[in-house]
Amino acid sequence: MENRTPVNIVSTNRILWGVGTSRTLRALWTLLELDLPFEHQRITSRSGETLTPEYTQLNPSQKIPTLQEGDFILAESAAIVNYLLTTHGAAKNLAPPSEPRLRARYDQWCFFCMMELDANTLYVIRKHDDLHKLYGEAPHALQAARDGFARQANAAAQRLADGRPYVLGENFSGADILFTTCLTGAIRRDIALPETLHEYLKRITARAAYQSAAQRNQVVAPK
Ligand SMILES: N[C@@H](CCC(=O)N[C@@H](CS)C(=O)NCC(=O)O)C(=O)O
Repeated sequence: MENRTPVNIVSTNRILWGVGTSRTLRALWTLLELDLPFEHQRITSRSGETLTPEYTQLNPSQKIPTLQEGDFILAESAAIVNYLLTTHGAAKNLAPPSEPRLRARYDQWCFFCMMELDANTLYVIRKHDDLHKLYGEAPHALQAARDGFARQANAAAQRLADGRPYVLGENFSGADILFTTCLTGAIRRDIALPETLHEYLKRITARAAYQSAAQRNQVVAPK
């Protein structure tokens, strides 16, 4: 990926809100890939901590993660990943591409992950499986979402079938962060993945920043 002049961020007063979900993992992992200093406010989902007036002021959606950088506040995990990589990724060759077609390919992967894998299938599974008491039993929707994820995972595997190490080719990027966190979510839900994707995951999850982020993203229940 090409080098670009980093945007000059004056404030280093950086806070990441949220822990314990695949969405918070994306933001944490990105911060660690970039070696950026930050304070971690380890609020969890469905604990009431996203519902306080203070947090609602930061994020009216009452969801995690949220990134605070001085007076700049950003929600949506994929937006946080891309913001951090755009502002601080150049030195590590991690800034999203600016050449229009490369950027379009990058966006294709990001939107694919967030829509086809995260919103359209994984979140439907979560709602009607673990959270069925809140969202209702919906066995048909649940099965369709599981099948849908598997179909889209096969499509992604075809795109990686040329043996490329990362989704964009030779360089690790934010799209790999989004893709990996969707695939690990699917494995937790016992969705079978093609071998190409297991090999891909082995490579990506061996990264030091991933390992450290996965550890820091764990929520330990009080004894
Ligand atoms: N599209 C959002 C989804 C964020 C989201 O749904 N977060 C959940 C946890 S995974 C949440 O905070 N739910 C509110 C709550 O549980 O209190 C993103 O990618 O950041």
